[in-house]
Amino acid sequence: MSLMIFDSIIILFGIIIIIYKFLLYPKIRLIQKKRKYGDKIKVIHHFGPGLLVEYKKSYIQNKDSLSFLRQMANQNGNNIQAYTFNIGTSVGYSFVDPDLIKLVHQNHEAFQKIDVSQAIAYLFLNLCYLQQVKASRSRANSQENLSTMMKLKTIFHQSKIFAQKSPIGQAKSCNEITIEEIIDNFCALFIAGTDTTGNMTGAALYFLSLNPKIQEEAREEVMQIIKQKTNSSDLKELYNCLQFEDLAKLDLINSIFKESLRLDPPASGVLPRISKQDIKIGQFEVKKGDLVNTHFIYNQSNPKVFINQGQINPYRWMKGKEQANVFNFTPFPQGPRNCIGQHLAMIEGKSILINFLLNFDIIPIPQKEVKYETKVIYELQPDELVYFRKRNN
Ligand code: HEM
Ligand SMILES: *[C@@H]1O[C@H](CO)[C@@H](O)[C@H](O)[C@H]1NC(C)=O
Ligand SMILES: *[C@@H]1O[C@H](CO)[C@@H](O)[C@H](O)[C@H]1NC(C)=O
Ligand SMILES: *[C@@H]1O[C@H](CO)[C@@H](O)[C@H](O)[C@H]1NC(C)=O
Ligand SMILES: CC(=O)N[C@H]1CO[C@H](CO)[C@@H](O)[C@@H]1O
Repeated sequence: MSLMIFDSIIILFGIIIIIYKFLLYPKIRLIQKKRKYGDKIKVIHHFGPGLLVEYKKSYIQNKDSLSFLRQMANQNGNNIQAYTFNIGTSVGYSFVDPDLIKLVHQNHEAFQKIDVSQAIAYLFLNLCYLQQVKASRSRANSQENLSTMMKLKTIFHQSKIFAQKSPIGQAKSCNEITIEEIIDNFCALFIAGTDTTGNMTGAALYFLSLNPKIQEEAREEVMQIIKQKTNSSDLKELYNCLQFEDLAKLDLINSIFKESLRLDPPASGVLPRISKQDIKIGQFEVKKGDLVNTHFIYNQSNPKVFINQGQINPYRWMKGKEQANVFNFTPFPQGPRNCIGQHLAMIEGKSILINFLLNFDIIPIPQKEVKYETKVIYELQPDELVYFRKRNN
């Protein structure tokens, strides 16, 4: 009998602890922060998945997972520097003020990037795997195909894509590189470089389809350079006469990508970090174990920073017109852990776009409902947003 009471007490305690940990603790901490920092901070709290609920709500209500952030930036007279959120039982900050973003990125040693390789491998490989299984039903050497996929899966799961780089002291020797490191680096470059660049270019094509005048000027900008090199009218030859150095002369096309990255950055912030120590970012006290992010998309849609922020206007970037503070536009972040592929991304994007401009008119699809969704990448939905009509120069 007394044993049953004892059991019940333990169960009761368990329930209380769960209620405290999951329901009360995050809420209490977020309320404390609001008290402390007042108007400088915005609280986003939901039980359970927390911030992810806000993304979903924004997506359903405004067809944009990040409309809550854009709205924060557009509210008149605000001076929000960060928002604070929970994800399950964890709480964290996302900094939106460029000066604070700078502090986070410069103090990168204080934070541990979360290891997203498992999530990416899961998303990425399950897709391949399913297609492979489907295809294998009608094929003879399906067994071989499957084992190739399984091997790939193992490699992905073992590699530490995006994980903290090992300290220099631990390197075995300067001129030694292992197969694992080569595979790791391949995976990192492949995954970090493919859908990001694809989505940037896709968004630029979409924005150009809506702005035929800018599109024509961009085409003209390329033709000006080509005309100095050839009199040919063969489209392939026109494209092939362009050289690497020519890409740097394309001010408008460069600006189109910048504007597209401003309005629809494939990465709206960095990957969430976990704080390795207590640290102050501006006046905000970050506790060891807190999540930390920098959502630079905030000032990219801030009307005080970019006039008519909602409109695509590549001309605002032209002739080296840069914003006074480079931290107002950081689609490839700043600091020691910024994007190592940013120049390659622009080279690829420009090469693809030029090829499309020469060969096709880019036309919008009427009545297409366009949405902005945060998955792994912040992307335009659906995938097919424009028509291509063959040009015959
Ligand atoms: C438009 C295209 C791209 C965008 C918007 C983009 C954006 C970003 C962002 C936001 C980060 C920081 C992530 C973080 O700190 O959590 C990053 C890091 C990185 N990017 Fe890119 N990226 C692009 C293209 C590429 C390409 C083409 C490559 C390689 C071929 C690449 C390789 C990397 C790598 C290796 C890192 C990690 C650097 C480090 O942690 O030190 N990216 N990128
Ligand atoms: C970025 O936005 C914040 C909030 O509106 C503003 O206070 C700040 O001045 C902006 N940053 C810059 C460098 O203009
Ligand atoms: C954008 O990225 C997603 C993956 O997050 C991919 O499925 C989609 O095809 C990409 N879109 C473009 C236009 O590259
Ligand atoms: C194009 O044709 C014009 C006139 O025939 C000629 O003067 C010019 O050199 C040609 N340009 C090139 C790049 O071949
Ligand atoms: C990844 C892989 O091994 N794919 C193979 C699957 O099977 C077909 C033939 O049935 C091959 O052509 C593929 O190379």
